[in-house]
Amino acid sequence: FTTRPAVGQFDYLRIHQDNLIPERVTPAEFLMFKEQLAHNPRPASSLEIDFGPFSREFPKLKETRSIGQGLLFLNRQLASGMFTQPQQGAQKLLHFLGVHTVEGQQMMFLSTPKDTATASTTLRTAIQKLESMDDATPWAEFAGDFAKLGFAPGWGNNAARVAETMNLLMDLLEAPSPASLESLLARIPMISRILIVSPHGYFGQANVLGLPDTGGQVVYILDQVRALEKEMRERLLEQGVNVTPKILIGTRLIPESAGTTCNQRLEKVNGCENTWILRVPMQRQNGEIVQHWISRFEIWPYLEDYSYQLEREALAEFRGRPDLIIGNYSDGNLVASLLSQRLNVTQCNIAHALEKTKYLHSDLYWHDSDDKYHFSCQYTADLMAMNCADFIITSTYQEIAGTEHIEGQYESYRTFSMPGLYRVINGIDTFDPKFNIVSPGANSDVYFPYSDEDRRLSSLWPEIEAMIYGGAMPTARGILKDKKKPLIFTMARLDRIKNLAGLVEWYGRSEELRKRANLLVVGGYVDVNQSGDHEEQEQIRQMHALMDKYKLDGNMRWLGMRLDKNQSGELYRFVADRQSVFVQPALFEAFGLTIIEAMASGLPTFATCYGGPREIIQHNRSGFHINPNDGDAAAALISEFFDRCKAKPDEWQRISDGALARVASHYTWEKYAQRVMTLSRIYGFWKFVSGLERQETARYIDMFYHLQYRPLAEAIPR
Ligand code: UDP
Ligand code: LCN
Repeated sequence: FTTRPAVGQFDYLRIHQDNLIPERVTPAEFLMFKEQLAHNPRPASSLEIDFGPFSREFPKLKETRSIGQGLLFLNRQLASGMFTQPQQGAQKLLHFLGVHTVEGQQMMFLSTPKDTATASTTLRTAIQKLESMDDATPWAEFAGDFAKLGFAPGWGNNAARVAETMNLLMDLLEAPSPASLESLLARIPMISRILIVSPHGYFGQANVLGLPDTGGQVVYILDQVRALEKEMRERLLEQGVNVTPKILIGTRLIPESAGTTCNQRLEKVNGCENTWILRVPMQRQNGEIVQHWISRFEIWPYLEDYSYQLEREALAEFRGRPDLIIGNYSDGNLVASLLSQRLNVTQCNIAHALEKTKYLHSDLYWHDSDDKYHFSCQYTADLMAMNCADFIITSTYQEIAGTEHIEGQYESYRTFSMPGLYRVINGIDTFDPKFNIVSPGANSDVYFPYSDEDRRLSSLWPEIEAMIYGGAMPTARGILKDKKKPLIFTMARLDRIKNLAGLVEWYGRSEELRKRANLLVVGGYVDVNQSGDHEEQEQIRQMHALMDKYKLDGNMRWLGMRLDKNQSGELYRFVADRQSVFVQPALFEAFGLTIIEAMASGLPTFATCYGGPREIIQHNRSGFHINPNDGDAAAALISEFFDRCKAKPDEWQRISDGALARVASHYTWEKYAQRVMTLSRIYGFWKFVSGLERQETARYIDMFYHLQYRPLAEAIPR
């Protein structure tokens, strides 16, 4: 048995049949037994992977409620450690300030002050000078004078701000504390060039959403870069640094780009001043460029070469190294790991979704599906990237550590086995301070409440009306006969885990539901010949079969088309106008941007209880949880809601208001950007002043990469 008495706690036990006395066993013994059950006879011997010993000396969180607040903890721990010997601690800080540059420009001190006393004296002189100036005096007016004292830019854009920053440093040198260190570091200009890595799928700004492997990650990154660029620009300006920040999104160039812009090398991101999509092609072994889209499950053998190409092109575009590399999803995180190791740049990972918890027992029975999914490669890449990252951003708590009853996505990498390949004793520790929860938002320019009449895009209504209620068209199936009924709306990529076919089945089976509402599905293609992805083709066939089986052509409309952002934003509101609902029936959803989009539009939402939605929605307050494995119960819950709305006119409004309030308080990009920039500065600082990069782990990871990952990747056709 394995028991999990609380989040993040595990016991491994054996119970003897005769006397029923439980006895503790080691994780390795437990895994061996599991292997034996799954594969009889058990593979003779197995490599054991254990990252545990490397971090034995390293501070770890203790309380389960603190999981995901790594920054707070790390800063406290390291700051108190650093200042137990105040002189040495202060000297490290001064050294950091004395060698710190942004785009090659020296910041803060022109050179490291000789010692704390010298630094304090110079600061005191500067502060005295500042006191005699008008608060608003711009830095440029006294920069020359201050250079003679040894100061470089970075302290502030005017006399008042420079004085504040200098006072913060004085306080810190006199009476160090974690809080004052955090306040000072939050001001120091450190980041002006960010490389974001997201190789798979079709990464573009139009016509891509809903294509295979192309969903929330693209939306997330495009909204993220706008927020990050703005935040960086404002912070640099405030600190008086004359540098234009730059962000590059490194993705894949796809020559056969299926009507998208994915065949262009460089594309400027709309709404940004200096953020670009940089596309680099993937190559076969002989150097030939791959022309077509590659599934994210098949991408592994291309990534190492790709990392070198991206490195070369990104360095040329930046004219130097980035200050931060953010990886996305398993493939992007692997490339980010290779790049940050080579370039010695702070690395941040964002998983978006870890496949291991989506595909139940896909580790233990990896052999059965490896031809199709190559999970052996993906989980190896995941392990490497998690352990390489300086910090990891997650969208929810459950992504790290789950709930009382459900295992977390990262937690599932702690102890597991892929029989015949290796067994993992300690893959990742959910108590590691590298984890930080920073939830994404819904773009408030696109997704706003249906009641916000002045902002509504009424010019799109005829088009949306025709899409939903119109007659036959090549990209749709089904015609809604009774236009007065409310809608049950769903929208997702047509992949198996999204379970759109599941929802169609529940709807088909439930007479109650069919009586009360029409079903509107947006996803995939109606014509199977248009799809180039096996899983999508399978789902398309299943959707047609279900529509035939339950004769749904009069009360269901399936739209197999790509909507642009404005259309989809207005579509949610159009649906909300009709006192309807949004349903997200996924078997597992890592986070679920459609859920916060629907909620931000004021649409009552029913979403899977597995994954992020469990945390996003408070059941019966800001929406409802449904169990995707119990379709009849889900259908009944939705039916009952429609009944309650009929009986109590303010029931729909109650949930709609709850949804709006929840998104406004928890899911906004402004908060996201501030937090990510603070994390980047503070982890970057600690990486510089302490041995955070853990040399020993780096060597172990390097071996793991070469001896485990590479052969697995090379075995996949390229
Ligand atoms: N989306 C879309 N059209 C589609 C399917 C999805 O515009 O046919 C958008 C949707 O609005 C959301 C994103 O793609 O912004 C999907 O993100 P989510 O996190 O829900 O799921 P993912 O696809 O990332 O698993
Ligand atoms: C990937 C997923 O599967 C979704 O659950 C997330 O919302 C999306 O990425 C953005 O992080």
